[in-house]
Amino acid sequence: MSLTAEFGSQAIANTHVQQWVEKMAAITQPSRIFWCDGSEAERDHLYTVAVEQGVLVRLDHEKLPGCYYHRSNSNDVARVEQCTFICTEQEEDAGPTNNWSEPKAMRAKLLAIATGSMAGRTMYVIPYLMGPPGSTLAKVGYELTDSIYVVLNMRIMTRMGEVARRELGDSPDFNRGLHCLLDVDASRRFICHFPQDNEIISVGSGYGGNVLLGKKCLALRIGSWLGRKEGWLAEHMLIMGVESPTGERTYVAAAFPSACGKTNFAMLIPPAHFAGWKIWTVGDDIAWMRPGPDGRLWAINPESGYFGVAPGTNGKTNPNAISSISRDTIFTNVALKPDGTVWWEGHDDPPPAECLDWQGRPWTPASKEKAAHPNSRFTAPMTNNPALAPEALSAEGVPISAIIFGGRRATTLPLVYQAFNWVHGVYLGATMGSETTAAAAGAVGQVRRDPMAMLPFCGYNMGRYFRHWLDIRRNLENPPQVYQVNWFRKSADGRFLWPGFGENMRVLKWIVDRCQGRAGARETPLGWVPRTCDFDLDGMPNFSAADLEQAQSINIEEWRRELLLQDELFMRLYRHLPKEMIFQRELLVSRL
Ligand code: SAT
Ligand code: MN
Repeated sequence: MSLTAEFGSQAIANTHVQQWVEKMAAITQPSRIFWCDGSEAERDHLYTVAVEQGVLVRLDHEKLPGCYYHRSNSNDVARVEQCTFICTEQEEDAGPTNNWSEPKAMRAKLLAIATGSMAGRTMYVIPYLMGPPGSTLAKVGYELTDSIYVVLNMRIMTRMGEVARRELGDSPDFNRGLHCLLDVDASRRFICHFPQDNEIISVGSGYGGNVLLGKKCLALRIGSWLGRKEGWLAEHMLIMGVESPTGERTYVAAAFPSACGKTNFAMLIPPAHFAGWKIWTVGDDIAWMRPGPDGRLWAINPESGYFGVAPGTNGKTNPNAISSISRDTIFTNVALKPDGTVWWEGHDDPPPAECLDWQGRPWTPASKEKAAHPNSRFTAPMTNNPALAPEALSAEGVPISAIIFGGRRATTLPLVYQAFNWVHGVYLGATMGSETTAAAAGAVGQVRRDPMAMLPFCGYNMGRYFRHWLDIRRNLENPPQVYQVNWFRKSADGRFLWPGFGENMRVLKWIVDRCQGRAGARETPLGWVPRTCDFDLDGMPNFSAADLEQAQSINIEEWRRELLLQDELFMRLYRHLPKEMIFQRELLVSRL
């Protein structure tokens, strides 16, 4: 027997895991069960198998060491919110912003779909840990999947293998996740969460957010449910450390909807003007936060990799991402060049004379369609990031001084303002709106309410979620300050008013200086805003104080419309909407 045949053949898990795996295998009927240990030898073996099966293409390892390429089915390139369900006994527990289904009926339907679906295939058993080992917030999950692509992505995005098995010990307390690829038929695609059983079943998709069950499914939908039960917050937020020239570090968490620049912001490199300032990345997508014994809010990044949007990523917009994806990275749905490297719109290299597009079709610069899908992604280990904060690996995490809420809004929302207090800050998060992006299937560019950037990810009733945010304050003697930002405001002639990217450091510096009690502000109906003298515009020859004023302007007509849009959400949530949100709305109306 060859050595490779032995990989994964040894069942090493506690009896609770083993019993559940046996039960699921009896349903899905795989020809083989592969127990992942997370070792490097196992990784090499799995890549070899994935290439043999045609699931992955090995890229040129001289130019891109350890990198591979994958195309998903063209009907399966983004999260599908209409196929995503929260299955609770009571519909009210899922709330009006989620698709709901009664758990028994849904489980029966899914298990019927799963029956025999792994026949002739391998079922991989993936133990994984969300969060640094030893963290009081860390959670163990097991994902069973017949997709080798999922295994190799989970290996990057989570702490996979032995470490998770050890962390679980003999406990029955782990998330049970089942993923069946099927024939990726969109009519049999369901991503279902059973929070009362800490269980996830995902069928019929092979795309990231639908199938890397540790990410949106466990870390956000189930996580938010657990957070409410256990007194912590699971949020769609990046976490960064901002180091000043004196070495002082201020930690900030920021919520932006999918594909609105969280990864770029988390890896920001300050412009030359900010000598001595440095940004450290703790996380780029998800924050788990709990009040610490010192009355501050402490955050960990439960993930260990980046599942970032490829198009637009280049040495100017995000040099740290470029370093992060230089090796050991999986590229999904980008374009494949004849020299065994990859390309996308907004790449540093000019468009290749010829390549294969994300659907495998010949592409040239004359082609009308894009070479890379707008939601094409890279999966890269966070340890590749030159700006990785050492605290990203520490069990206690980092204390958060500021929370930033940001949407993608062409109008109405100013560049930056600060909430008057925590309750007002929760109101800012709760009323966030943003234009839709390619990260979810459906129309792009329409403004929708996306409270705390959690609309697709909150695993329970959104009204109760706002209540939970308000209640957390009781355990926070020193709550973070709360800010709203909008990098995407446009002028009447459709030009972005703010240059964004590295220049966002200027906004961040004002925020950090406010946290440290050394920056001024002016009171407006919306909140505290920087006066021109509080805002560093040096070294921006093409930007003036007048531009800043325009980016910060408050248009009463636009705000009337905004309040009506907010009302739509509040009406939907009315039953469980905390009164404080209504009072905040009234206060805003009277200030305006
Ligand atoms: O859902 S994914 O994790 O694939 C990406 C996103 O929408 O944030
Ligand atoms: Mn995200």
